[in-house]
Amino acid sequence: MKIFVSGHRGMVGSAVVRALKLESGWDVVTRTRAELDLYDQAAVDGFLAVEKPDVVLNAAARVGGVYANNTYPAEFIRENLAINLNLVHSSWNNGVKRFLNLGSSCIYPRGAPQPMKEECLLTGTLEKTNEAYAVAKICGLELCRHYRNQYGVLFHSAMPTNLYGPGDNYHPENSHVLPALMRKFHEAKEAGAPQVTIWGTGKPRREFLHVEDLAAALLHLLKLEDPPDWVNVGCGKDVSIRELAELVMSAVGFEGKIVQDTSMPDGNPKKLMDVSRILSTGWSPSISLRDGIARTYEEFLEQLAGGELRDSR
Ligand code: GFB
Repeated sequence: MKIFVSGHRGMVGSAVVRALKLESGWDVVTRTRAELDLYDQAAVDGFLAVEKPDVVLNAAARVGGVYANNTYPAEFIRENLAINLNLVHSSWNNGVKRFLNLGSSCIYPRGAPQPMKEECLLTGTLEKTNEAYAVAKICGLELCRHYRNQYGVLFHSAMPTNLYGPGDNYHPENSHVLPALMRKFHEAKEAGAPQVTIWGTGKPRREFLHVEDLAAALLHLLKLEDPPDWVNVGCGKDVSIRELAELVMSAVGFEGKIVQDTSMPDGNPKKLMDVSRILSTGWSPSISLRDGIARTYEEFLEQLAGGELRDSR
């Protein structure tokens, strides 16, 4: 089966490619940004017409943490809308049999009943700090749903919770919280600094999934004959940001104080997903947060030593 994985250099795409290569029967096709411009509909169409993959898994997206989402909303909406529209439409146009798209837990309404069920999509107002990204991602889900309904193609989506793992972005401002804290605690330990500043009140609660668990879930979803239009993928447990900071601090071995900068945004107060639907199909996560953080710190140290730490805007 020929599969095109877009965004294969990102954290999710690279984990998916590693997982596909461990299974037999997949012919994996990838393209770098220089080789294929996903913002260009004609280029995407021409590429799919030549390659003719059976399956497209879209792991390409502009992503970032609360600060990046809030600071560059025009880029988050435009780039994600373009990627989703071009890939979905050209896949349909070129006879792709199956399309697996990625949503995100942050596209559910702020204040949705917790844990959030799949049905709560589009039932309320979005979290302001990531509204632009959420609108673009919702369009991706809706494109798949409507193409599936009208044209009978198997286009569907997974809704991952907050992710972390190898290949994450460690940019000081634009990254997500887990890599940001890992870098801050590591640098403070190296410098012998007395304290580390974390953003916000520390009270928001987040659910974290190791990206290898997500990759296993995506391969599992690709094998379901009649998958739901979208399905939550998480571990079903959350921690406060303060608790996360303490876990990362202990994995890194920093022994100073944590102080909080409440001038920085908290974002959504809580986003825990209801994962009963995917559990009922036979997938479950296997990497605990504590083990996942320990593994990620080892990989962080290796990448740092090799000058390979991802640190992009
Ligand atoms: O991971 P994060 O940036 O994004 O932040 P979201 C989660 C929480 O961690 C927020 C706090 O309450 C932050 O205030 N935090 C504490 C920090 N210290 C830091 C720090 O040093 N860096 C960062 N980044 N946060 C994103 C969405 O929301 O989640 C995206 O904006 C996406 O669209 C992603 O969906 C999964 O979880 O708030």
